[in-house]
Amino acid sequence: MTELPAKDHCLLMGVVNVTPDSFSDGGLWYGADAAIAHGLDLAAQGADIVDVGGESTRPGAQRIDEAEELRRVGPVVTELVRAGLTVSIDTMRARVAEFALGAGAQLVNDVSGGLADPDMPRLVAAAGVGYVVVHWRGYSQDMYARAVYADVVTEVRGELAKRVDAVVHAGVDPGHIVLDPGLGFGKRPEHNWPLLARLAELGTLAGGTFPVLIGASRKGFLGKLLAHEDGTPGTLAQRDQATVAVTALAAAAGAWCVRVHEVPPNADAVLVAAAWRGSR
Ligand code: PMM
Repeated sequence: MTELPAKDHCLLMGVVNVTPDSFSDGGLWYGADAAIAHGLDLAAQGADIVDVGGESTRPGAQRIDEAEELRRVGPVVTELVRAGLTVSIDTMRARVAEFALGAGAQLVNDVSGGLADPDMPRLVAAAGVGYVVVHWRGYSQDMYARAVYADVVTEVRGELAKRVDAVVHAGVDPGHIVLDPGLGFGKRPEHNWPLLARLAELGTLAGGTFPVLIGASRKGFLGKLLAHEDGTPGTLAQRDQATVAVTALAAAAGAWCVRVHEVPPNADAVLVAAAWRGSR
């Protein structure tokens, strides 16, 4: 049994995308050596967890096969664990998670919440590790077709509650579950804001209370918010600054963890939120 990482304030998960095409940092850390160096940097800057992923989930992305995903993430997970980091594996595939857990990863971050690969919940249950269950309605190629909600918070909570029931039924310890509203996954920009504004409600469902993880970093809805008058989306630098604002607000609202690309300013935001909460 591996307990969920815990601190007296919101945790920081640093993103290590070993992909040529992620929407926010595509290609930058593609080679194994560059990805390993980046993971070590993120940890040195204060990331509590490094999240290693080999498959891009940007809107419209095509899938890669399992062998390619393993080829990308395998050496990176192995080296970062060897260096003593707390590693999470960002994958929808049980076989990829199995490799990473065998190499010493401590958390499975499944953006499909166990829907993409029916073997995933059983694998996580047997390994006794933490499981980030993300709200998801289908693969990236056509995810906006499913982005239809009458009441996004109620529907996301209801669908997450069903996933919690399913993964607990498969044997996952409820104490190992982390919930994530999946910002941008099958959601248009206007759907993400109510989920953030009502973050405190997201962790209480299916008869339990669960830690909540938020992945807003650099996402398109931040670019849209900060768009110029001619409609050009906000720049990467602007999205990074907006991410820091989201981190402060999410941490103040009680998020367990934020998943970010840029650690130092978000680490500061977490400290601000901790002081704010501590003084209430
Ligand atoms: N977003 C992305 C990838 N993995 N995992 C979790 N738990 N939550 C998220 O919101 C999330 C994720 C996509 O973003 P990226 O391409 O910038 O990594």
